[in-house]
Amino acid sequence: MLLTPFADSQPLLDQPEALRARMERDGYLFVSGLLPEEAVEALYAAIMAICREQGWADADNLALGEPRLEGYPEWWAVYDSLQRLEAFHAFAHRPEILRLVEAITQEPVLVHPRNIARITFPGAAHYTTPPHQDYPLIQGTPQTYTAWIPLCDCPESLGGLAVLAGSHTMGLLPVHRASGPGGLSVETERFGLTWHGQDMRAGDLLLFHSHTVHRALPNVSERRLRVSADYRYQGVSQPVVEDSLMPHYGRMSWDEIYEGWQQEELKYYWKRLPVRITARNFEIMQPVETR
Ligand SMILES: O=C(O)CCC(=O)C(=O)O
Repeated sequence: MLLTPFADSQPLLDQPEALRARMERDGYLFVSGLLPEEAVEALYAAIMAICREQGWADADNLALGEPRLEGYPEWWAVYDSLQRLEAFHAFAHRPEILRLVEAITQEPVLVHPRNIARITFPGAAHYTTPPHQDYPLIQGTPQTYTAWIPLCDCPESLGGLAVLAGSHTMGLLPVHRASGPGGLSVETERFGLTWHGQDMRAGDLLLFHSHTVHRALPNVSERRLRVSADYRYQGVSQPVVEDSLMPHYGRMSWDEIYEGWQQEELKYYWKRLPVRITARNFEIMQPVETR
């Protein structure tokens, strides 16, 4: 796929106005090297330890066996353990990310506790995340921002994330049923916009608006797993839907997830904030084929 390299906002980190202007123009901010590599590596190592335990990867972290697909029965052996990882949830609160998001929201940030990790096997191109906007899935306020973080070096061949620059200005697009995580896609050809994307490194971060169309690239590597996190943020005064405050996939309660955690302040932190709950609109999640 032909990609234009991201505009790197690293030089703008101390210029909140310029960051806001760029987010307004492009619908995304890419910041190279925002996160300390050691912290990213430690989280990657913890996730890969679970993958090895469950026979998804060998001692060199190379994929073993048939591709496991998100949401399928064989997925949970790893994903449930990953959701219990304190380090995975703690990472969403890193000061480097909060500072960046706060420059955009201009108010204290609500970190959605529904944190998501992706482990993408090679040989499963048909199940690559299709082009979509996050808003129908996340809702609450359109001013919700997704931080997509590769937890290992992620060359294009490993299937990073690409964004359709400027697509946040097109408003909310009708959704179609599609294969891959999220299960919904949008059509964008008629807008004549450009896909931005490139090789990414562990420590880079891509932040985008909930109306920005984005897609994963297929993992066409020999045997490498593409491991990433996606976390979501909004201004604390903005409305949020209740399920954004629940564990991803809702297979366990927070109490089950919190077992053995060290940091009390990470537990139920949103209950100490003045969050404003709003209802989910199921209509905008309906694929046009079934409307
Ligand atoms: O990593 C992926 O494949 C999907 C990520 C995504 O769609 C998101 O972060 O909203």
